[in-house]
Amino acid sequence: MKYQPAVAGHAFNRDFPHQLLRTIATLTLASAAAFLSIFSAGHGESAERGSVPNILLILADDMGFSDLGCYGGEIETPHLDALAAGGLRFTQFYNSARCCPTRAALLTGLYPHQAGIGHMVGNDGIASYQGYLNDRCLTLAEAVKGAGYATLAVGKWHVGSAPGQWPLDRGFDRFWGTPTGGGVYFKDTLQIRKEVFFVDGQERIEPPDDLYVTDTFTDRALGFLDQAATQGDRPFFLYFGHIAPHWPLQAKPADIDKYRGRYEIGWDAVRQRRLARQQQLGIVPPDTALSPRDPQARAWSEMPDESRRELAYRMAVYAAQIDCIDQNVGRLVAKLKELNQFDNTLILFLSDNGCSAEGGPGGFSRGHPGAPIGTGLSYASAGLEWANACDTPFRKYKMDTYQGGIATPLIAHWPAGIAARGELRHEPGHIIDVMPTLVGLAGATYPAKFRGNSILPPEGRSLAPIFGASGGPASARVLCWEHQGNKAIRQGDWKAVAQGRGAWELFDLKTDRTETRDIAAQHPEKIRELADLWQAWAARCGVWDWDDLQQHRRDRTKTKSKEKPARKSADVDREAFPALRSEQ
Ligand SMILES: [Ca+2]
Repeated sequence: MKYQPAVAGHAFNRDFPHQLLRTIATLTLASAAAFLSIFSAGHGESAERGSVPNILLILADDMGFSDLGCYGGEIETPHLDALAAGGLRFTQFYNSARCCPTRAALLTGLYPHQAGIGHMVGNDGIASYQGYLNDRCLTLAEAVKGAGYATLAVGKWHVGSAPGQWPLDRGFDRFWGTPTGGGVYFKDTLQIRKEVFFVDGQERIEPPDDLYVTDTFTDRALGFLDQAATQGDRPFFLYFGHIAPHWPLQAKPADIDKYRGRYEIGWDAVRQRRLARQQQLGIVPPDTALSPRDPQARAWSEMPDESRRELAYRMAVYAAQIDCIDQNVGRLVAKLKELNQFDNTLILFLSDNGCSAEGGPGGFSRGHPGAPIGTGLSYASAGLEWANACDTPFRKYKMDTYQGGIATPLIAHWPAGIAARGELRHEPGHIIDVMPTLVGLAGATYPAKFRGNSILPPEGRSLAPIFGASGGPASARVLCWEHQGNKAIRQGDWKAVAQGRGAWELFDLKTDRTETRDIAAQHPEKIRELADLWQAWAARCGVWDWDDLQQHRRDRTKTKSKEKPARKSADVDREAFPALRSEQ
């Protein structure tokens, strides 16, 4: 357990107050005054709607970097594109590579391991791998609730599925969705994913017969917003965790029909067109090289006709899933306008990790025999080749720490607070930045102690100054990643990546955003420096060496099997359905 930290003396981020001061110092005088008044207004007081923004945080699941129209994609996303046109797009924003760690970091402003979710939601009996949010972190809901916000959540939680670990246990007033990892769109699919369940608040419920999660979550969110509007002047924070477009490929026929046949141009053409559009939009520099097609992917021109039709159809269903997210963003926007809250709502939209290549080339196909792909009894994925296209122009996928795993779109829209319209922000940012951003804008406090427990200081920095104006060249800010042994560190434009037991590679993102030229051999001192920084971060955050963690799990399984020789029914389900073992 190479990176196991000395527990004594948590390495608090003592920079936080200084960061805030720097933040304020970089604002223009007028905006600084506004920012300060917002920041100080709500300390220890109940905020009133209008003096601070409402907050709508929307998280897509497994959506690729280039899927949205405003990030170069051909999928029809007019409502999200309109938010981008009326606000900001970040071009170098990062998540934590996978569902659970990203949710942990987004919701707490800490790195995932610090919040107790170093991997997924299994409990390894280790503080940094306990599999649910711990008592050393504060959630966004707990933070803004203290400033008088109504705290609402719908969708996928996936940071603790046992009772006592759900949204209402972590600061939310209302929740409708699943505490689990999702992987279900229609009610029929619960016959396949028996471990998935839905709750309303703290009560397990039967979802409606006409369940289609993207629509149903929105129905519930609209109801929450209507109720919040009738209950005084409290601002709201709504966290919307989509299940879409995560596998399985399941969409409504009308949405699929829009894309039927459209992808018969193939993944190579889609990649080229998306990059060209990204260059035109300024999402990437004009000289950006397309990363090579994944070596496991064949050229589209080599695929037999029959395969092409089926593969194009898979991508059509995936596109339909994203189209449906966009339609429902439109419903949320319409509701905010109806409630006269649109101008003063900060909307943030992003994805929890890069596109999924699970199922490998061609994707997987499971579910009930004969069930057509796209329907509730089918269970299929789009496959590696399309994931390669959806992450254009980057390499790799969900779970990886190359750009294709950790780069996400981020749209920020807030007419009353962000003057920019349709601008880009190229500063590197990370989901850990959302906590200090919202704490500042909501006039909330970030306490040293919460419910009697010492809380780790936030790791991120507020995005508020960047909302105001682009800050110029990238600072030497250091960001780190670890997910099941995949490592990365970014310092300014340097990025070092090591996959599994592989050696560190080094990239200069200023000239090589797509990580196509490893320059580690030319810069041995920089690699040593970055590797040392990463090791210190890993030790500080409770990251375990992946091999050691695997051994620890095997040892625990042996001990448990001696104690409990009989298999639980859930284990039998997993054996019958091995693709689901990875917990998504
Ligand atoms: Ca995900």
